[in-house]
Amino acid sequence: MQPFLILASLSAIILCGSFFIADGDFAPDNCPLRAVVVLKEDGVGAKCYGYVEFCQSYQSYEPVFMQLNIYGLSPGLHGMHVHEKGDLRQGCNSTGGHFNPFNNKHGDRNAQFRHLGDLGNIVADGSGRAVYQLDDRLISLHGDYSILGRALVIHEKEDDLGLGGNLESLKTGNAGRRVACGIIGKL
Ligand SMILES: [Cu+2]
Ligand SMILES: [Zn+2]
Repeated sequence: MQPFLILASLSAIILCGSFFIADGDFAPDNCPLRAVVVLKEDGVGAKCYGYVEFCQSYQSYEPVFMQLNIYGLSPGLHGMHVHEKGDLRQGCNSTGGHFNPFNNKHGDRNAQFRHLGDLGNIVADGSGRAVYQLDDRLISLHGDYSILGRALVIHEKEDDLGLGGNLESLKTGNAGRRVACGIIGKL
């Protein structure tokens, strides 16, 4: 093995802690806290489906790792958020707004201020698939602000991340209709 590769592998191990095996593959069996959301399309055109797995340590300040397995999107960017309510009685529309217990404005996943549920955009490839890993430092699977029992929503359009220059941008990111959603359940 080349020295560079050894270094790269070592840093991957350090960065990813015990939740990923060395080559970066998601290893949910190693997670003390796990959750899954099964996404179902909401009859607004896109035949979006799939699931997202979540994993986190028992400490609330540890990031949550996500494995996306989402299909049937239009190629490109789509807003993804945790919405407040795990209520699908009117489909994705009854899940409320973005989960926002601290009363912030809408923003990017990496923004200093954002709704707790703001996970930015996911990227669908030319075949409409978003199958990759993501992590977030703010959402949590336990504690007072847990996302368990709330909804994960995938949107029709790109989230403008609060930079759209209008009121709706600071509320929803102008991400358009809710093409798929599901309730985040504990594993
Ligand atoms: Cu949303
Ligand atoms: Zn938001």
